[in-house]
Amino acid sequence: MNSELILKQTAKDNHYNMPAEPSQMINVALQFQQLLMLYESAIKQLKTKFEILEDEFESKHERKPINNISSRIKEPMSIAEKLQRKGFAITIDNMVTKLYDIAGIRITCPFISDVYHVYRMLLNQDDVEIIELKDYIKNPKKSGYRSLHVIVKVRVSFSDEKRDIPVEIQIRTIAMDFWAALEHQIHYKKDYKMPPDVDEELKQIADTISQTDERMEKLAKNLPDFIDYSN
Ligand code: 0O2
Repeated sequence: MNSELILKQTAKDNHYNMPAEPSQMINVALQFQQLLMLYESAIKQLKTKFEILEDEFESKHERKPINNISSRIKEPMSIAEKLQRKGFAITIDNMVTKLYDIAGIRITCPFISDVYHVYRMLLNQDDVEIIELKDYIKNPKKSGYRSLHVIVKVRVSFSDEKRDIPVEIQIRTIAMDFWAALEHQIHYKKDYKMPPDVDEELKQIADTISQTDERMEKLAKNLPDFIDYSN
């Protein structure tokens, strides 16, 4: 089977709305590529903002509330799977209008209060609009997952237009990130049913990690030279 037939068969098997003609397919591929450029630009702009803030702390010799910044563009299969799961047809239009996490940035922070400080710094940015806030630290997920999720629209200037591009920013402590990274490998989105004790054990580990985060913060705040970004 040639690649065009394979694509069409895959689309049929998965109920995708694939264009029938090769010229249409090329058109969709080009649109997809252009969109990725937009999302990558939004990531670049936001990452630079956070890096500038980091440099500012460095220059003032202050403790940095940011430990690490990473980013990703959602995989095409993951985009298709999410659209399908949400009951939308797999089209470029739905990808743009229904999904806000195609571009993603993850920031890890030393302490829990730093997570909220980074969020407050985000609120101060003129070209960033907060669309949605999900606080999975105050309200952890059933799995035990903790993180602050902020959907923003960042205004990016191109040669002849300005575009507001959605980005999902996940902000969490190093400890929360440790749990999420390992849970992602052993459990998250596995297509078979886990024994119930695995779920329970992972949740208990998440709770232990959360208590450790709180103890670390309490300990640090009792030290006279600790720079506290709580307020
Ligand atoms: P990836 O690998 O990051 O691309 P959804 O839950 O997907 O229907 P929504 O509302 O966007 O829709 O979800 P949510 O829960 O607010 O955020 C989803 C993202 O949070 C996931 O992205 C993960 O990165 C992270 N996440 C949520 N729950 C868990 C969890 O239990 N364990 C781990 N390790 N991560 C979690 P994606 O797109 O699913 O995956």
